Amino acid sequence: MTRILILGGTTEASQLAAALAKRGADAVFSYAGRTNSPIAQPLPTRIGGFGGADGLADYLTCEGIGQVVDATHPFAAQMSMNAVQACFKAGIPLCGFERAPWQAGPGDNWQEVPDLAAAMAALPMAPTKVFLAIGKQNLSQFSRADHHHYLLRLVDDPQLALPLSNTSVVIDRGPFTAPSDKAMLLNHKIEVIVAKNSGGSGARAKIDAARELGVPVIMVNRPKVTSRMVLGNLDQVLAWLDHSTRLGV
Ligand code: 3Y8
Ligand code: NAP
Repeated sequence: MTRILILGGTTEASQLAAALAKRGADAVFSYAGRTNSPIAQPLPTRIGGFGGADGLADYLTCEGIGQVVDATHPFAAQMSMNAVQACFKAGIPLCGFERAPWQAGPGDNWQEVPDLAAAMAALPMAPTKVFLAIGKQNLSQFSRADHHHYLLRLVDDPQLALPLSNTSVVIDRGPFTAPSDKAMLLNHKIEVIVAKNSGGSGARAKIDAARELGVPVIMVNRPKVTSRMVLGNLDQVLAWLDHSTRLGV
């Protein structure tokens, strides 16, 4: 039986972990260690970086990993690029498991931007109530637009001072629901949302609530990751795992 490594941290990774645990597969789940108490997984779990692409290549060899599924978030571009390099170097099959981006539909009021710097530039000039729904790691990119009031939703209570001075902080972890996100937008009188186009169901509640309330969304498109095979649903990934075991590719 081939040993599988799941690069996790998303709803899709948790789905795959549950399916492999049910099969009794020999698999390891990996978190970066970004949050204080990540959701427990039904597989042996490692937490922390590997030490770059070379560190990951060494890990794959030392741990006898035979297949890698990169089920990290579409914005976890560095991890994905490291996985491409490390699996090529170690000669181990790799597939990406990633949900499709959200598409604007009737009633959506989106302005699509290529990155967070463009998102900040797209904010109104006048002081505005902004739901900056990008987590914690990239908040400093908005410190030059400190005249706005920012609603922040973070997974853990921030230990260090935040790089923004006018903030309301909500500590919560997804997946979220449209009714509770609608109530939060109304409660904080939000006038615009900045969101990553994460796709999937866990983060889209705010997008559905924004449509219902007519709140405009500045939607940050995904970073480009080097070309690799990406599958979009659990059945495809399970079939790939079976197939690449048989062919050893
Ligand atoms: C550490 C693991 C599961 C996975 C659940 C998904 C859904 C809920 C929605 C908003 C957007 C945001 C953020 C978000 C969501 C899921 C998924 C998702 C967005 C956990 C988790 C880890 C992280 C890391 C965290 C980042 C942050 C991003 C908050 C666990 C809960 C904004 C992304 O405080 C920090 O440093 C947080 C860092 C990376 C983005 C950022 O740059 O700040 N996710 N989120 C993973 C690890 O250590 O490897 O703690 O249990 C996982 C989930 N968060 O199994 O059910 O699948 O995306 N996560 C975004 O999409 O915009 C919140 O508030 O509306
Ligand atoms: P990133 O910027 O792509 O990666 C930075 C470094 O973090 C990587 O080079 C690696 O360190 C380490 N790392 C990332 N994911 C890892 C994993 N699953 N296991 C072990 N090490 C990992 O990553 P990120 O955007 O900070 O995301 C970190 C984690 O949060 C990932 O699990 C991701 O799926 C999850 N997440 C991210 C977002 C988001 O918006 N970015 C949203 C939801 C969930 P080394 O170089 O030392 O190996």
